[in-house]
Amino acid sequence: MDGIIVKGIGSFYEILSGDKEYTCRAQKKLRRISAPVPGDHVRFEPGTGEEDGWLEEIYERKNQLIRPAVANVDMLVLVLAPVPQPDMMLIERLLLCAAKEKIQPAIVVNKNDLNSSLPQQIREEFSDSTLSVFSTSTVSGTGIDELYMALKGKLCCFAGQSAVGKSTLLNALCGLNLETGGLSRKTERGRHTTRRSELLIANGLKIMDTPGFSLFETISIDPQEVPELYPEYAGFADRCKFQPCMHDREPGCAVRAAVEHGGLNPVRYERYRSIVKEVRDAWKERYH
Ligand SMILES: Nc1nc2c(ncn2[C@@H]2O[C@H](COP(=O)(O)OP(=O)(O)OP(=O)(O)O)[C@@H](O)[C@H]2O)c(=O)[nH]1
Ligand SMILES: [Mg+2]
Ligand SMILES: [Zn+2]
Repeated sequence: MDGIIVKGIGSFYEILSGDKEYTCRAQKKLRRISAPVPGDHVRFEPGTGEEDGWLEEIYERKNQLIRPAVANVDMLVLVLAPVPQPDMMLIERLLLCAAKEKIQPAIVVNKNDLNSSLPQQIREEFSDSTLSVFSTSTVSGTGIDELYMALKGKLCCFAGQSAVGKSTLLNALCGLNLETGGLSRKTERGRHTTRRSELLIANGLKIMDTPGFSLFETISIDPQEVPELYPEYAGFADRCKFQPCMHDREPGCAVRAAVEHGGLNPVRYERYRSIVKEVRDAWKERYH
């Protein structure tokens, strides 16, 4: 039978096929080649009992992310909030991964009941890109309908720091009752309530809830690829003096000129340069 992986628990996998869920084990061999992840389309042999089926094959993935570990995503929804304090470099790294895997990204600024100016600030930072920025509150309910319409029909994956409200949003959007958690009072950080990634299909939506994280290994890609993954800078690249140009410190860089003369957002550009530096450092270290 064919199905889609909903979640993995140890060496067991929950697979949705039609409207029935099956629990299967995956052979070591299969897990060694590539661990099955939520979103994987698979072939499996259902067992006779509850949990004695076997996962036989993972079909080719159209894309995949390492963190969160998911596959076949149509839209990566990056959730942030005024609390915990947004880690915008984490957002940039996730955007780079999405671009590399050709996954459409979006940003949700949640908890707008706590700070009504953050959504506008984020929109300005990303005004050079085509990225959609949504503003929501699960407390007041604002923006939930608009977000619902944008997610409908796509396999979406929610990602972001712990306690920004990913699971609470999913509950509001899908009418679910997932466990949610607060902030630790001492550290102002999330409590890591969601422990494993899971695909939820409800209320006409298909969304993966994922555990919040803060650490993020730098992406191992050739630094030369980075400018191409920022389509908002591509329109300027022809006019750069050096070809190809990393838009970093090169003299006569048209991107930097546009930042200096107000055409491109300087906050985003500084983060772009930090990303370039990170990727370059990681690339140099890759054989160590
Ligand atoms: N004020 C306010 N609080 C919210 C909002 N949405 C969620 N919260 C609260 O934020 C806390 C964290 O919510 P969760 O949904 O557990 O956050 P999460 O992103 O799933 O966190 P992890 O599972 O740890 O990654 C909870 O106490 C929620 O009640 C909102 O729009 N406004
Ligand atoms: Mg959660
Ligand atoms: Zn340049």
